[in-house]
Amino acid sequence: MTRGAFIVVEGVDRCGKTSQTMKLVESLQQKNIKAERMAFPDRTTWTGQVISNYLADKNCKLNDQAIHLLFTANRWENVEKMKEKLSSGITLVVDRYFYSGVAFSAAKGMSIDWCLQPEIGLLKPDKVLFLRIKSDTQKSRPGFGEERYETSVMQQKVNKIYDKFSQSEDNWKIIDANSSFDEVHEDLLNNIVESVQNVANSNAPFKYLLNHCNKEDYTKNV
Ligand code: NYM
Ligand code: MG
Repeated sequence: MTRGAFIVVEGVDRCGKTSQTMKLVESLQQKNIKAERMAFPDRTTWTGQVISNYLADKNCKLNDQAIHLLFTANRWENVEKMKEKLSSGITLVVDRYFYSGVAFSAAKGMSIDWCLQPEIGLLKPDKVLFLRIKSDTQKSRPGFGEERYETSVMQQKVNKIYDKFSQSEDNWKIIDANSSFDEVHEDLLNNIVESVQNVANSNAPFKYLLNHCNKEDYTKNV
């Protein structure tokens, strides 16, 4: 049996990742492709609960390095589960991954190299679909500003780092997320189906984030 594809959907807050990833799993299942959704941070685990409290309470004081490593630990504690699911042929549609970890911490001014180091060895996604929206669209979405990091300045910095990833990473693809939900959905779905077929046809083994070849500083001009 061939493994499932590991798909990540990235983008700034309120760009539609949550609703799209939920619908994508349904649409894939309708096409008889086994699929499950995951999200990072995974707020159900104990690290996830600390993270969730930190995000909800803007007065919560936690050192930047410490919270960065908690987000990373939250990914590491899910590695075995992800491998098991992928090995059993399930395609994982994951809402955010370490790219968000690096983008949000680097947007605070932390070093990109430092931020990436604890992520090395994690599974590397087969495809990262970057939902790119205009900042005006983002600000008009309900709920924007509720959690820590949901400020225009922070989100613009994060968006620039995603742009850098999309230029330098071979597995990234930009999706124009300013159009209607259904159009965006169709675009995402087509890309995922293509990835699932590529993984199946090539019998691809797991990929790991071994080291970062593109040593360019993503934080430049941020
Ligand atoms: N976030 C997310 C990080 O700062 N580091 C990470 O590693 C991850 C995965 O958490 N503003 C930030 C991005 C979001 C916030 O995510 C909560 P979500 O997808 O809104 O639950
Ligand atoms: Mg959010």
